[in-house]
Amino acid sequence: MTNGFPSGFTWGAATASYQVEGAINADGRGPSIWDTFANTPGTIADGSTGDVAVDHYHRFADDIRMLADLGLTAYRFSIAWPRIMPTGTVNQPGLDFYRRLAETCLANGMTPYATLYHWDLPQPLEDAGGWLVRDTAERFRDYAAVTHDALSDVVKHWMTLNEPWCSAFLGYGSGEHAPGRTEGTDALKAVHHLLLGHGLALDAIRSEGGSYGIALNPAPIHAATDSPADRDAARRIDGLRNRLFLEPLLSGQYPADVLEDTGMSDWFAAQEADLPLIGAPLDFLGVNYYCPTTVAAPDGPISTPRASDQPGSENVVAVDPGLPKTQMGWSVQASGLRDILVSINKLAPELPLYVTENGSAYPDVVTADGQVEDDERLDYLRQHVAVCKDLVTEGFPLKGYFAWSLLDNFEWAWGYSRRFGIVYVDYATQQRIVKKSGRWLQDFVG
Ligand code: NCW
Repeated sequence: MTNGFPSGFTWGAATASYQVEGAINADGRGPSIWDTFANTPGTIADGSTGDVAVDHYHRFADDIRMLADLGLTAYRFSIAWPRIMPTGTVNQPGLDFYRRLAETCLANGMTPYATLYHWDLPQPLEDAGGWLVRDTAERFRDYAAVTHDALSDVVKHWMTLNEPWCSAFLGYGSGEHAPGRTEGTDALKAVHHLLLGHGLALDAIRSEGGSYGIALNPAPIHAATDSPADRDAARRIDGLRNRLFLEPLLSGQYPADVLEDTGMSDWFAAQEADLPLIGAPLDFLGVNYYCPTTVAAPDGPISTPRASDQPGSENVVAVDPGLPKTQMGWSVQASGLRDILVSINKLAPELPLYVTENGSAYPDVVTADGQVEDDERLDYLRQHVAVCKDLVTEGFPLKGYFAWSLLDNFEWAWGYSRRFGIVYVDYATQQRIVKKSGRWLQDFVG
């Protein structure tokens, strides 16, 4: 192909249910932890909620047609658990919605990639303990099995979880995300129950003709200096961000140093029987990549944006590496995408990888003639796609790239104040405008 990618390479864009759907009371949907959290004063930067979001629930057919017009071949969306099993029993209209969505993808020549959990836990399950309790993993298996049974004729590509790091550490550690709990090292119990949920679900749904994986958000972690203290800081954060997920999934064991640092070795030892399920083979791994992270011990050269509140990282601070930043404050470094993919490939040389999310937030402006000239996002996209091209050319098992996001949307704790879309959304009118970055991608893949 003229763009240097093989013709079978998957080009897509991604969204997540609570961020785009709205229609929170439609067709029997129950409340999720994000409904509760967003309606709690002080949690969301602009005081907004996902009640309406970008109304994708009602506009999905137009949105999918637009995606197809962009020349992309795949749509990664997430299924809202509270639409399918709001209280533990199956809500057929919820399944019907995702069947319509998947069928619309297929009718437009788009391959659907479904994520079963992109953070919207049914509130009743949180009330029963959320991801801190083992039962939630078993309920996730039940929901996954029902959903897969109902949709596996139209959806062949499945991801169990999206970024369990965020669910555990932002949801139960720092409290920046729903359910907003600050439980210290108990957040590691959430990590285990999420991974167990993944393993139980995979075991329940894996079948001939399907392809099954999980999407993580690993990142290269750099020490600010070569000092032993800074290098130890990098080891800790690499442990919590990367190895705590990659090692049980790909090698069937937890990293001992992370469990020791956090004082959780005994608790994890008691869960050892779960490891074969968690480490069962994957058909692919999804990598969501945005930026690298540089860390130091606290007496290093500190200038910290959002020092993460992760347990075990008390002696670690984030350091500004002086790279250009997006509006999220996230450093732009496309070579970090290569670094993280290569390091995962070393752990699992045969495993097919996808970039399941990659993108950037910048403040967009609609010009007088109705255009969005998002040159910075276009540059970000171009640089990261170039890294993918190099890897594919070298024979690396990278199978696809999904831009985050198809649409501007509800950016979690940032509300509508951060835009990641390759398509602009006017939130007052729900009008969509393909941004210059979206046009660039269209030209590139076309
Ligand atoms: S917040 C986040 N995101 C964004 C979100 O819109 C999407 O749903 C997620 O899958 C864009 O992609 C993901 N990820 C959280 C990354 C947090 C990294 C913070 C590091 C602090 C040390």
